[in-house]
Amino acid sequence: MSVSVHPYRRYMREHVRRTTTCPGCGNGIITQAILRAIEGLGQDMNDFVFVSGIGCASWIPSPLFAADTLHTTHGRPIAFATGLKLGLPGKNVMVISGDGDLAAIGGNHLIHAARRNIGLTVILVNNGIYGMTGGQTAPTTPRGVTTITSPYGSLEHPFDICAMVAAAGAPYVARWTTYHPRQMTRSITKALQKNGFALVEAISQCPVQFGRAAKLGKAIDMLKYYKSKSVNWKRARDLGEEELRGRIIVGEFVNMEKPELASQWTRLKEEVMEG
Ligand SMILES: Cc1ncc(C[n+]2csc(CCOP(=O)(O)OP(=O)(O)O)c2C)c(N)n1
Ligand code: SF4
Ligand SMILES: [Mg+2]
Repeated sequence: MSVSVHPYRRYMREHVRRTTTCPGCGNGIITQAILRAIEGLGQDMNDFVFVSGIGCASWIPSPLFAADTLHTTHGRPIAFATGLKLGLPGKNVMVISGDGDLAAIGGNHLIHAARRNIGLTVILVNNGIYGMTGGQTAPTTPRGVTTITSPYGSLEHPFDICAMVAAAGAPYVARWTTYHPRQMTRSITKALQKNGFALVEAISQCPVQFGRAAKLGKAIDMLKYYKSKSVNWKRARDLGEEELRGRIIVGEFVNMEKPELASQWTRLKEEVMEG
């Protein structure tokens, strides 16, 4: 009897037999988009270091990926990744973590890494909630959504992460949902090729916490919701405030060139050492 093996099993560590992810979670779609991009570019996992913080999204690379992985403290993956990139500028350093990890406790690291334009590829998994810790309000939770820490509906205004990172100066910024795996793969491919700070925000279904809190139903209902609510920013430009209410603006927002920090740092170090 032949046993079919998933084509991406070879990207996984031999001894890891299962994932911590709940059935229906968007993390599986994002994992495939990341691995498709790496495979498409013919890149070697040995040339990567994957850095994550704490949260469900942080389990995407660690301990699964057969590569160097660094599972750091909550909110700090970009700080660790910054040190790594400056010490090992030849490595592809990819940060994969959640909206709470990267935009709440780690928000300062995010904007300053974008400002410095250090060559990191950041996949920010935005499920609109603190998933792993039981469903608390995050800085991405839409207004009015009921969570265990906002039982009468969140009164806060959520971050537009892409706008924030673009304003901080990042040369590559894109957002897709898990309903758009092909577009997400293309953006991750471009992000990996960018010599600079590149962020792909992946809006992702968490049926267990967010789906329940926002009464969006099961994973499939959430994917249908993403399908019906998403609009590319090029089309959104022509829509009025009322038509845009509740919509998810997707697309590639920034793609430009500017000097990258780690390569400049390396050159400067060599010049100073040579005297
Ligand atoms: C310093 C510190 N504060 C708080 C926590 C508890 N904590 C762990 S993960 C997490 C939030 C996770 O949310 P997110 O980053 O959005 O990831 P998700 O689980 O939704 O993928 C929190 C608050 C912690 N581990 N360390
Ligand atoms: S709690 Fe939500 S984000 Fe975490 S693994 Fe389960 S479905 Fe995914
Ligand atoms: Mg989250």
